[in-house]
Amino acid sequence: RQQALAPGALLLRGFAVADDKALLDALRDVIAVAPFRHLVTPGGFVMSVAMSNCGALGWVSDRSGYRYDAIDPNSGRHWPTMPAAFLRLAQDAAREAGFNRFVPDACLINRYEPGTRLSLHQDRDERDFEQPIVSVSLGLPAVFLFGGLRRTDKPSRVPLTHGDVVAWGGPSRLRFHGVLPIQEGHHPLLGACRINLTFRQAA
Ligand code: MD5
Ligand code: FE
Repeated sequence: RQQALAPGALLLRGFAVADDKALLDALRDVIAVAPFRHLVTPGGFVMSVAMSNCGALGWVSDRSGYRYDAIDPNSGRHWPTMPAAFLRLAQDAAREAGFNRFVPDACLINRYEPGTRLSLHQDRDERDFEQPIVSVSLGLPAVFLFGGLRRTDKPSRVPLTHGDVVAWGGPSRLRFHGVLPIQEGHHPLLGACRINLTFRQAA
């Protein structure tokens, strides 16, 4: 089930379902080394999404700005290696979307609990916008806000459920996007939680 949301944005419904347990087992190992934390924005706000990373680079935010860094600021150590199951899934999905050379060096892991939202933004901290971002939704459903190239463009609402994978590339790579507050609920594997794995080629 492939659905083009817009040019360059391909939704692969349920693409990760068959691998969900393997992905969540690998996630547990990553989080044991680099626990979820609430980052502070450059403006001084605490993000409601809790984040961690794996791979050579991790996305971090603090009062000094946003950046990719090889070191987890909480531990002073490198981020955990990207699990093989993560990399394989991301590259398989990218290939379905026509991106045959996608080699993600960063996986940002977002944890949403009921009430958590992600306000409208663009992903612009990566070097090469020709490379897509691949995102994997696990656990509770979300309503994704899929906007345009201007902040003021009215976003459409895309429901994303457990196992859905989206490749955001081409002319959709720089669209504004966000996530509405997650509704209360219980997922059999994750409980009251949504996880989104976002695979990026940052460097
Ligand atoms: C999420 N995460 O559901 C989303 C999935 C983030 C973030 O937005 O920055 O961590 S990635 C969604 C995305 C990435 C790049 C482009 C577009 C969407 N887009 O054109 O809509 O936690
Ligand atoms: Fe984003």
